[in-house]
Amino acid sequence: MSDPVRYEIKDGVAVLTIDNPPVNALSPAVWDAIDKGVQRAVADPAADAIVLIGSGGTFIAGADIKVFDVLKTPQDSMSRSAGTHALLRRMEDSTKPLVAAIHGNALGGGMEVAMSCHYRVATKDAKVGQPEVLLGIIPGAGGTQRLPRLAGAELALTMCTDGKPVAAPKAKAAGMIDEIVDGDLLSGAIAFGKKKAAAHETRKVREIAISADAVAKGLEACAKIRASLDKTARGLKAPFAVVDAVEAGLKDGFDKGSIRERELFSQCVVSTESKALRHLFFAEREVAKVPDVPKDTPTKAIKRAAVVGAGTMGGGIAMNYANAGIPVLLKEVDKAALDRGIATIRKNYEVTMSKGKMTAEQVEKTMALITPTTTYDGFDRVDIVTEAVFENMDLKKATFAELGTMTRPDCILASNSSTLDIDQFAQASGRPAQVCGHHYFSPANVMKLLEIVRGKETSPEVIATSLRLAKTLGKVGVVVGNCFGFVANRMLAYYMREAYLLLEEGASVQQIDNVLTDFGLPVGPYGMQDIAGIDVGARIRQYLKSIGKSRAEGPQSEIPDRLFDMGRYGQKTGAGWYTYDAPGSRNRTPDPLIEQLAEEAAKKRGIVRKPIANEEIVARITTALANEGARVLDEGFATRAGDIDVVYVYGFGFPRRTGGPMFYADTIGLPAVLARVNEYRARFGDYWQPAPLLERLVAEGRGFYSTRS
Ligand code: 3H9
Repeated sequence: MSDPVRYEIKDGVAVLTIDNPPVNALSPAVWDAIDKGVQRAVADPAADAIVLIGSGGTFIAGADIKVFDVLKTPQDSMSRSAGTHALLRRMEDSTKPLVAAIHGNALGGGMEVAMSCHYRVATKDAKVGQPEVLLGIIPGAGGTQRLPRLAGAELALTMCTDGKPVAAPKAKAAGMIDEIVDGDLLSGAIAFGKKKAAAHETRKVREIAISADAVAKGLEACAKIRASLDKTARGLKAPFAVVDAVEAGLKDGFDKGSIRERELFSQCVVSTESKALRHLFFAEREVAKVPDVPKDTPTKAIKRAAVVGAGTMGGGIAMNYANAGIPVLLKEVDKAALDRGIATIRKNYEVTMSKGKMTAEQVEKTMALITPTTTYDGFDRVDIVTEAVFENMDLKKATFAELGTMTRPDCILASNSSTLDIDQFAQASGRPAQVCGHHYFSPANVMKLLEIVRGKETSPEVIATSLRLAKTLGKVGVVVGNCFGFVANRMLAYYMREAYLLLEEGASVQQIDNVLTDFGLPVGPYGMQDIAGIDVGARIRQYLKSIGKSRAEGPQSEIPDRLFDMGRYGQKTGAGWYTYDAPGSRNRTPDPLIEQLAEEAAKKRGIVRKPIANEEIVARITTALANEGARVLDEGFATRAGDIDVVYVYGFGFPRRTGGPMFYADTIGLPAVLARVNEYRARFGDYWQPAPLLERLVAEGRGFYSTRS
């Protein structure tokens, strides 16, 4: 293997170029090569100063995240990090000016290496940051100690707890960067190094003194940020550990603060929270890799789009295109429905504007990209149409038949169906290779998931284009197979089945919702249904009944259909599982009617309602998800368990710190999950059946992620 850090002398300066594609991550070999390179330069009479720069598109994106998997105990990490801290001190002790030349990103360990240099110069578009918290860890190579000395405790705390990178100009104003280089970065860095060498200047960040006043302000900032994390980071460890480490440095100085940082880092890096978040980091990148759609599959440029149906979903989808700068036709059957749809879109943008996230001019510019229409005029010029009409097979088939004649043969026809058979639409269109599902999640302009549903004949080009389009629209695209409900809603049917049955058995709507929001979901099953509309599920059930099917194995609760019959569709009608102040309001109160309906349903099924423990609610729901997820995987409707986790994290806000439903099942241990399924089968009946894959994995002593653990 070639040396990951090249050494050369340029104009009397030693230039160390890190070359570890794709992002110059700090593998053990890179750490070692940087160390050796600096020491060589210090001893090299031909060098007056030293520049550390990255090759390719970036400086250093951080420590190599995969390497953390080898750390099994905090002690493993403590001994390793002692070496890293010593290495960075050696760099900082260089007797020649050491300059970091930053382009692209200096993130995590990359920023910590840069802060262990005496100076930092950067291109204008470079970014610096400490995103470790997003991986469930804290900066572990001095970041919690050096950053407060450079940028002040308050900004350091913000950067280390929200993980967001800071652009170079702001970083310079805050003292993290010494100079912005306009022209060639390397030449600028060399000139900077020579200037410092001529003036015999070096500056060790660890020796920057913090005044008593700044310490007091920093400690105040620690208390303040802890109080806000109590609300925003409930259930997480790493953000609080960051504050502890910064606080230790402020109170006890750099050396003791560094030891505390190492201790806290070492506890975090072996935590389930960190393992789960690291798993998601890679799973999110893996979803873009579809085994039989090679990287070089040609894609189609999407310059113009159309959406059929201006209801809640259609409107949200049109907003996605407009937000990405893509002109979009929005079609409805009549003017009144179209006007309503456009008014909702405008209202959404105005809310965004009122929060200061858009200017009035941006709102008008974006609205101008959406052209309302009641005809197919202009559909012959679009590159993609997304169908978002009612979830009704006949209506959708008729729409696809029309689209097949109204659009160009190369136009992609995507359906936003949340459950129905894409292949039937494909046949109706007359050109099945161009048809796929684009299942957005409500609200479509907010939720980041896009399920890309692959039909029998969908071409690889359509899949590759959809994945690229997802990125353009700011979504995470996951390719799934064409089964009823695809991945997200097929599994959700089991989640909802358990939620309904738990209610009939004695839990209340509020208890179930609260337990699941405490678990980390943004909204519980009942609150979610009230937002999505009880009528949506009821119509799907009616369709399924007409073809002799049901959404999930097992007893079907009558309560949701009774609410539908009463016209209680949720927030939009002012009543559903809860009652609301007014139609459209989010202010909800529990409704005794639901208890009454639950009593009646329980009686019919011969159940005596009794209190249900919170743990049982979480166990039943997560077990139902993992068991059905195992079936989805086994039947090939999801490519990897990680794809299912990404679907649940981005589609439903399943808590990231659990890694998603499949990773969570692995955390519990698949033998325990299987034991639960068998226990429920004994208690409730044969509709609880272990998924064959679950049984196989347990028999083989493996988990869903056995190759990684
Ligand atoms: C840390 O530094 C701890 C320290 O305190 C030190 C403690 C001792 N490691 O995202 P992309 C891969 S923790 C390994 O698609 P982009 C990535 O998997 C780290 N691999 O590109 C992908 O591989 P593939 C703190 C990494 O242009 C490829 O590179 N740092 C790492 O959209 C391209 O990535 C972070 O958390 C890594 N650190 O975005 C930053 N980074 O092609 C993590 C990337 O096989 N990285 N890969 O799928 C990022 O945020 C983005 O990758 C970045 C580029 C913004 C840099």
